[in-house]
Amino acid sequence: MSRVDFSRREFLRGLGLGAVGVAVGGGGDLFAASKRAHRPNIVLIMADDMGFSDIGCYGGEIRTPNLDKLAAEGLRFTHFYNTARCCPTRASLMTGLYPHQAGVGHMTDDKGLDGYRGNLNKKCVTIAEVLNAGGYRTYMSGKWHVTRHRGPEGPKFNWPRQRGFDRFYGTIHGAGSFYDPCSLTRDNTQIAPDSDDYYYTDAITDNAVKFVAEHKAEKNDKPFFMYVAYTSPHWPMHARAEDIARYKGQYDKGWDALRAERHKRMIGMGIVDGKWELTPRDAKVPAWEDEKNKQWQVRRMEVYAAMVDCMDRGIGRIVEQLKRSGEYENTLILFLADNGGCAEEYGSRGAEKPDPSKAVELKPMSRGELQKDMRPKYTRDGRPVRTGYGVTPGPADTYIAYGKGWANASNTPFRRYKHWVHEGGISTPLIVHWPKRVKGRGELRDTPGHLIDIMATCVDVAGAEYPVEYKGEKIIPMEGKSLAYAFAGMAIVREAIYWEHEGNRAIRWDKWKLVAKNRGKWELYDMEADRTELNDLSGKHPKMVKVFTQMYEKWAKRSNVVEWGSWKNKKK
Ligand SMILES: [Ca+2]
Repeated sequence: MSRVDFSRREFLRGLGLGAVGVAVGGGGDLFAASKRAHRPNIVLIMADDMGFSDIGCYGGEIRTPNLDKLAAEGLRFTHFYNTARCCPTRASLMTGLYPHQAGVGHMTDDKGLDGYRGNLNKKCVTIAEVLNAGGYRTYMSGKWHVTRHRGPEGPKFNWPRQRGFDRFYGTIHGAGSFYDPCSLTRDNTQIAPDSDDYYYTDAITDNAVKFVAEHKAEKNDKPFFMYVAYTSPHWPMHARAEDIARYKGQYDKGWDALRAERHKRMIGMGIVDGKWELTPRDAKVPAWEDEKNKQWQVRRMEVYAAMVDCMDRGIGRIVEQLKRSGEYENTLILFLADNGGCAEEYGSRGAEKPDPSKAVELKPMSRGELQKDMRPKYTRDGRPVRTGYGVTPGPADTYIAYGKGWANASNTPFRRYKHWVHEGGISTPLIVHWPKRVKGRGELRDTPGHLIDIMATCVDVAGAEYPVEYKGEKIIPMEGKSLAYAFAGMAIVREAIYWEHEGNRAIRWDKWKLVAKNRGKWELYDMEADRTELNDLSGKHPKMVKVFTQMYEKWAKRSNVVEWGSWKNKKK
């Protein structure tokens, strides 16, 4: 790829928008009218806690034919990055800023510092706010998770409807039962599941499909932006029995064989370079042959796969509706994950609770009663929800994670997980599909990119204006670069990409990555030679470490990042 910084004018010419499309700024009526005819719909789809190698078109054995088809007809980015965790990723994705700049440097708790308020601040705008102001209809179906106010009464100033979305169905909170999610909300009203057969992944799909269908039925002359934020395959491991059955036997081989198979396929596809060595199995994960409870472990991964499978079929239904509505050709579809595979052993350690030997009293909920707990104590029909080592996941009366061994496999061939900013925590698939404008078919793009680029891309392709001021507040300039250059096969020219989460920190500049675990020393890797981060070059290149560290410190200072935990010594 050339490293020339092409202008927007050159880019639009490359896409075939011609002379009328390139009149940027004060273009007048003729430009406005022709530009409007070209504006694409944008459908931004995100998975939750999904590893780099899980879906088929990135080397996984999980059956994802719909995502694979989008990839075959579009592009796959191989060096795309999130921010390693739910809340900061969503804050960054929505605003085009680094998470701390948007006020969500950690989760939804308020640490009394600008970068850690647990709420999107007023110095940022969401993609929905920008595109809404630019003449788009805006829809969201799925998980929000960028406010600390998740109760039914709010306050609601930072809920989707108040942050640029015309319609919203989904959850305000970040996790919950798939059969009875807490903080389930339609527009601004919290609701309970509307059927006995409720499953959140399907409900997210149903509502996304409905928004596209209604957009057509309303004969809307506006394009639309739709954000579909699935919670699949975040814990708890919940899936329908028939979906789990589709994976029966698939994982009997265990995580060691799975990692080796995926790695081989990824090399064959060009997703990873064969010269990057597969990382050793996590030291805390036993060799599969030594695992003591294989049957249970296999079941955990069968459910995980079923959750991804169900999401993929949902994406297929959204694509079908786009076709039915005649919107398919000029819709830019983007698919990514919010962080890498999750090694949290949530609900899966210790003795089973409640104690299965004791009689239980059924406590059914009334229809319409709101679920208040992230982890419900009871199913809606009154059975206690069970956690603990060995609990067979899948149904509504269980609440456990899939565990470290499988998370290690999800992030093949990389190190670490969700929370960390080594490649296993921050690497995500990014599929780009836009028949009308993206000409590459099944091609890969290796230029590094980050969540901050999604805002820039949306503003670019929608011809929208990123505001200097919004609702009387001065807005922080966006940090990202439009990926449209990469759509056309050009490299993205940028300074550097930065990360900080729970003291884990990194900087990527060109082929170099400086990365550290919380309280750990800086490690330096050459990502072209060693993306699996096995050969630390910090001792060999101390000057480079010094320069990158200075760049990191400068970024941290301007982006509201403070030393992890330092607020404990400060008065709020
Ligand atoms: Ca997540």
